[in-house]
Amino acid sequence: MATQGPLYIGFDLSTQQLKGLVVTSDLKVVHVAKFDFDADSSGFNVKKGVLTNEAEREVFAPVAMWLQAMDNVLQQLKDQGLDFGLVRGISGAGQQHGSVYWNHAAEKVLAGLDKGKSLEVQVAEALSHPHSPNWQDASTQKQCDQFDAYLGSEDALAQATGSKAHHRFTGPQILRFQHKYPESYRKTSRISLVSSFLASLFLGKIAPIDISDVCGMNLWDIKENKWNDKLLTLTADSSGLEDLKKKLGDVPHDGGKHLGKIDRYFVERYAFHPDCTIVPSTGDNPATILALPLRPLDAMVSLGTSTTFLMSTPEYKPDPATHFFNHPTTSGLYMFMLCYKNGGLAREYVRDAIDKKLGKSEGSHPWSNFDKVVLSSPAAGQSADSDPMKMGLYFPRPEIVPNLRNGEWHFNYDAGSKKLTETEEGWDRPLDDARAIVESQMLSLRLRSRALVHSPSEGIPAQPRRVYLVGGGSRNKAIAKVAGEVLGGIEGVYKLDVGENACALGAAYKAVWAVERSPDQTFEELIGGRWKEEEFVERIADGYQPEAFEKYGKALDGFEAMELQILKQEAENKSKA
Ligand code: XUL
Repeated sequence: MATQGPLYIGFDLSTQQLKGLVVTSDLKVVHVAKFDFDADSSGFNVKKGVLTNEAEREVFAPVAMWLQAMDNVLQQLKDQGLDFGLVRGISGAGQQHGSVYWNHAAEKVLAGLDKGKSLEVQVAEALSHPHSPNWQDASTQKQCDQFDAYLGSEDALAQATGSKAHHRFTGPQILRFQHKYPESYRKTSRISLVSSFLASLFLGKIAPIDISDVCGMNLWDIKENKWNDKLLTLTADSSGLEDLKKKLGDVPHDGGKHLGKIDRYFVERYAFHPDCTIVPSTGDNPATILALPLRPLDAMVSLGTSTTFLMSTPEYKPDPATHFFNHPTTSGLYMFMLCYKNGGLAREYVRDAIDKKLGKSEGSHPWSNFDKVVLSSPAAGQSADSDPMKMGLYFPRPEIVPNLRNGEWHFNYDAGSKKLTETEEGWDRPLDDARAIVESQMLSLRLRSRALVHSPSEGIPAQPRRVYLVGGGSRNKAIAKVAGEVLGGIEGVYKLDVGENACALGAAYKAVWAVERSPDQTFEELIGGRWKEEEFVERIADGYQPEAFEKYGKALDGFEAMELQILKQEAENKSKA
């Protein structure tokens, strides 16, 4: 049956694929098309969507490959029978921090696209550099040191921009780019983020950078809501502040702004309606919090290979270990983010060690032993209250939260005397590691988000309202149970079941909101009124349980002390070496 309009498209230009997802006004998904960079692209030779130069720890992606992907995804949607004439709005989600460098012919190329030719053939001509530095790039240590020092300290940089300097952030990346490729930089007229690159294609001119995604650059002063001239001056170096300001452009404060109508090229080639509105695309993490009407004090925990914690909050309390972004749709709100390198992989190591010890029963679920052990182990490894708590850190990869080398550490902690001892005494390894690793990951989240949560009612301790789990680990009920015990969540722990579509859905909902909102209607109001919770979320575990919450509150002191002690030890070892 043909779909009646209006329709909205959300694109997700992520590391490994481009996806286009089409929804109706009442948020029903009617089309999805995907292009996997490794499997479907031709001529780029990428692995997991990127190219690498290991000698310099560079990771980057060919921009022309994204154009090839967009040609293909639009064609797939056409082949599926999408009536482009019904599409009233387009938005997108882009992998964060990556930058695209346009040459001086860019505006002319974008405005003059020939409907008979692909984007790949035409738009690649508008670039001053063929590659986009990727968020996995780690080539900018020197530039990060400059950024962290420039305003006086990491802390001062975090206060101004929401984050301390990170390799992947766009400011340090641009600074390195202009030294490594001075000729390309000279030929650059504009710099886009991946998200604003996406919007530029449909707009037929360079789109402004998005108000939330701009916070992933170390260049935007969040409190002042404008570019930080000092940091721009550092980044611009000899080419000067004004030149860089022109390259970056103005940033509209309204995430739902109508940037303009769709470019003629898409009307002529795909029969889009000429009135289709282009809405700012945002970053993939900001788009993820738009995949549901997330309220302040609701937390989202993405349990993938790595762990990401996202929360919408009215409070701006930056810290070098965390990230703050402007909320993508709602001014006065912020998105708080924790981005860990370790998560699922670390749990898998423990799971495999347990399987080795217990033996794997034929055909059993891969996590069945691990789950059984988690559920039968006492909280904090304490069989009796007089026993010390067992806690550890499990980092098969170098971690950023906290900034620590890879390794594994085990401690006993006596909550009464606050005595912390690095030891495996009393540990039955690897069995005791199962509960300890999940607790460790959740304690780290509780520690770093505790300044942002509030008491839901008198006599109840501060905690999130709901905890939503997403990603692979959200299917694991033992993890959900421990998440509720450690983090609380007065309304419980929920699984958000949107497959791999969270970012694309969030982008599509953003387009719906931007086009259909009444004056001053917030995203949460509009989407909240149309979103059918029962279709997407399931309550999978209890949240707040007073006794457990209190016990983990005591464990939190030990956990914090343990991290500090390890960091101190490591610093001492380094200075001795
Ligand atoms: C966030 C980050 C990643 C990318 C990946 O800071 O670097 O989550 O956005 O898509």
